[in-house]
Amino acid sequence: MELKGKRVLVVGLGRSGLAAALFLRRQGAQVTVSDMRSAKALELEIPMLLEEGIAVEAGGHGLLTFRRQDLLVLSPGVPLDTPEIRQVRAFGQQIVGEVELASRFLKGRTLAITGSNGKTTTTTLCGAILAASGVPTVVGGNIGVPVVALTDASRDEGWNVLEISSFQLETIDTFRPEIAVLLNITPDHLDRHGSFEKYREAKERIFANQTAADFLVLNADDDVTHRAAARAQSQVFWFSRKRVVRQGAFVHEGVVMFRATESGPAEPVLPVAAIPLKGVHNLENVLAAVVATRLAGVPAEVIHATVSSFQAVEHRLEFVADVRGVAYYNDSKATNVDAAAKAVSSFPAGVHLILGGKDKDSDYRALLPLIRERVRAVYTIGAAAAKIESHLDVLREQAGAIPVVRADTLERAVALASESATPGETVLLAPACSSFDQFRDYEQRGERFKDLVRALPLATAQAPVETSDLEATRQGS
Ligand code: UMA
Repeated sequence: MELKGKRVLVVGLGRSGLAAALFLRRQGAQVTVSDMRSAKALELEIPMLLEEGIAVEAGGHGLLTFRRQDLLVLSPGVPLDTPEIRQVRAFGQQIVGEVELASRFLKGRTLAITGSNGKTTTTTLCGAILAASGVPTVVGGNIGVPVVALTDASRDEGWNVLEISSFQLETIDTFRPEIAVLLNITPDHLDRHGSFEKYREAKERIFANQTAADFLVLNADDDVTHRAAARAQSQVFWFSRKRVVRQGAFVHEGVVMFRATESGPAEPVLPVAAIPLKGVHNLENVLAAVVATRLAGVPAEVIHATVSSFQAVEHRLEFVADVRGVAYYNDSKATNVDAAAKAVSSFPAGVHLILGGKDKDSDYRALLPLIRERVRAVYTIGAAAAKIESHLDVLREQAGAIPVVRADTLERAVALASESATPGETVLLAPACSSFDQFRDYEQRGERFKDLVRALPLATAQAPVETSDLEATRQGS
């Protein structure tokens, strides 16, 4: 892709837009950035960009700004159905996303991971395993580091491990990972994609450009990803925590096994009991990482050693503190209903659950069975509070009602939960919503939660003895 002298408009000035604009400028393009936010809100970014010779349009997107360009680079958060983008498409101007742009300049091979949940943990784990094997490895994407910021550090002989979201996949064109992982597909971002089908289609774009030389890793236990195999041109490998698979990873007598060919023997990789991460969903993430990294050529011993010493990713079912016998967990990254369900199911009972934030056209009724089984009280926060309460209304009516308390803010939710939780119980932030109504992003929400918890009197960093479902899996499998 020749960029020198080209007029390029970067839409959105968040992490992706900023990195893309600076990258494009270094490639010799004439760059303009357009953002809906006001010049005041962008007061830190604007002087830096002007100094680099990048023009900035703040406070909205002008139709004319969009017309006078050779190329548009969209940030992931920019929807494709705005009047400006529709107009540009009608004129046939080239539009790519930040990931597509970056992929044209990345050196080495790419392992790309998507799914509704588990992306960040699996990406981090794959990055750690590949790095431990001694190959040059860069890690980025939706996990927080824009892919375009990895281009300089990527190496011909190395691997690029990328967490890729459905938003980013909407604007790819030629992006072709040598290994693609599709962890699971459950409803998320329906406000942006319009329907579950459209969301699924976006997710499946991760393997759309793959050929028979590439690998696709799919979850055999997830009906939706299972059906995706029929549309793949690449070699399909499976992972399952429930049954033996022909090619891929599975659990047999408490040991994670990997089978490289349908007719070949399965090799042991590591005992399930050596996995330090909480929750059965993390067993799935490990199985996916085993397949992906074995396919990338990493020996089983390296995978075993890396997984055994792997710690939970920040904001992902992260233990925060013990306060007078009550354990506090931060799962701010649980930004959809399925992720929140997985978080709750990681605890046996006695959960004080903080739910809410910005709604994504989600159905919170899916949480009812788990709430009935394991939750002591629900605290609602943010813009989605009223909708969540209406979906959980039946809880008030049943015998032994589970209280659903309006807290509005995270501060109040932590205060209320800490007043009612008793020793042995758990306070869990697993909001099932995105954070953008009250916070910059899920990381800021998680940090705030941790600050609030650590400020509670008698907080200690000593983790409680765990009785997770993973324990049950260890014993049962
Ligand atoms: N903006 C516009 N016009 C629009 C929409 C947005 O100008 O029509 C502007 C906003 O005013 C803001 C900027 O765009 O200034 C934000 O851009 P962005 O939303 O693309 O956010 P980035 O900071 O670039 O972060 C993005 C991802 N965010 C989203 O997809 C919403 C980050 O994922 C990702 O870490 C980062 O790129 C680096 O790749 C976050 C996320 O919430 C974690 N992802 C979703 C998820 O995981 O569920 C998909």
